[in-house]
Amino acid sequence: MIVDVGGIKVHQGALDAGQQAELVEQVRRVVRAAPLFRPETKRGGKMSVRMTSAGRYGWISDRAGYRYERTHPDGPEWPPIPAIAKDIWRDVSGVSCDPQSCLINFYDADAKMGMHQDRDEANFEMPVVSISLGDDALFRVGGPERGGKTQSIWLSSGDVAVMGGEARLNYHGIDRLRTGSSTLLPHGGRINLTLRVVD
Ligand code: MD3
Ligand code: FE
Repeated sequence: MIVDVGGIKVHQGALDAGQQAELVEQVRRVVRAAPLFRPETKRGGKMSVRMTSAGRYGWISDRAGYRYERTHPDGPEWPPIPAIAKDIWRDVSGVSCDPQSCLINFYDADAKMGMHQDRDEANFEMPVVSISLGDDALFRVGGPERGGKTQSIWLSSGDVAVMGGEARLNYHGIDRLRTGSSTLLPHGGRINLTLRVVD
């Protein structure tokens, strides 16, 4: 079923249990080649979410600011985007080009992501596709202006969200997890993959 929240299309249950488990295996392969790190913010704080990337570009944040880079902070190029994630992009993105970046966010029980816009990409006509795995997360979406009214929806394991059109520049964030809601990840927590065209 597809639910519309503030212009974002959430395909609930897009991945069955077998596809979710297979995608977790593919994410593990990425994390072995490009270990998770906790990005620093400009103010010298640390994000609560741990991250890595796959594809031509990865998103990083450090004292110099945030941006896309061709390489992991440890040096190597990012590994290939998991095949299942690319298949999902082809099914739901509505565009003919391939994704250039797959950001992998790992949330433990206490992690959250503050309200922000995604505007580090060159072409906002290109949608962003998000895949949720593991524990449920309370996702909040507003409008294109900070501080406007917001709507919330729980994202569950196997849900796929598509942010295109007018929703592409909407503020959004993750308020909290519902710990213990999924048995997909042996130690709990949540993985989110976001697929993007960068340049
Ligand atoms: C709405 N990640 O990495 S994915 C991010 O669950 C990010 O890890 C969240 O926001 C997460 O930047 C939310 C859903 C999402 C992704 C991109 C969007 C929603 C969006 C871009 C525009 C509007
Ligand atoms: Fe975002």
